[in-house]
Amino acid sequence: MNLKLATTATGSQSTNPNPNEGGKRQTVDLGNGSEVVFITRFLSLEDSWKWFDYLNKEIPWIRPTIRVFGRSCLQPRDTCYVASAGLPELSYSGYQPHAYSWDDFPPLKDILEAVHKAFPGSSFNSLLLNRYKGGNDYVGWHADDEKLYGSTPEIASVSFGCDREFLLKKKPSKMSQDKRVEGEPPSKRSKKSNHSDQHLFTLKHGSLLLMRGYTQRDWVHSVPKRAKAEATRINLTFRLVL
Ligand SMILES: O=C(O)CCC(=O)C(=O)O
Ligand SMILES: [Mn+2]
Repeated sequence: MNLKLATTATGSQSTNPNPNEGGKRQTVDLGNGSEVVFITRFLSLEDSWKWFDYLNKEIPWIRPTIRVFGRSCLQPRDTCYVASAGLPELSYSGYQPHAYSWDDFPPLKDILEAVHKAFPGSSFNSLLLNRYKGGNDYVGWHADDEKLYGSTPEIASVSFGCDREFLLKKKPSKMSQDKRVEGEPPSKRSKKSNHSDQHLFTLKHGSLLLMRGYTQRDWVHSVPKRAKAEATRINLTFRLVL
């Protein structure tokens, strides 16, 4: 399997001058205009625990029924949705979450401000929150490619609590399916790019991972079940609804 561990990937690294984002920023070029930026220690441990406790207690978490491949099932994690007023409604897997206001949960505005500071060129106006109550909770392979995010969505993902693995896998490409060079062996074709087609990031307490460019068009991502991940994890994905 051609899997790259984020910690060993040869992305560019630089020291982040903002002490709240302590340490390293790693940029991973996924190829063809897709990119991930990863900051392991984005928030201090102290702030991260403060926010974890707040979110765990104060967010009105629900576990909705969704539709997957034509069947109703309980979403395998808790969720909540926050968005600026007047935006088109979000709908996924046959479920339309209620949009809470940023004013309902003021600490979320502080986290959003920290994300905007780290990525001054980016702008986010909505937030999907997820709570994984243990290793049986997960999110399956998907792309956040809903129309309301446009063609190149930027998604900033902040994690609190239990470490979980975040996997990225390239969608089967039209090129390899449709436009094979006649007579060329598959082994030769697959060596043409030195970009890996799978990546793994361990999303730790206080980390930030940003997906941008064509990542949602060309890649899928997941947080799989992990028997040993017993503790609760909370994840915030900031998005821009156009
Ligand atoms: O929990 C995570 O790290 C990812 C969540 C996610 O992919 C989503 O909410 O769309
Ligand atoms: Mn997602």
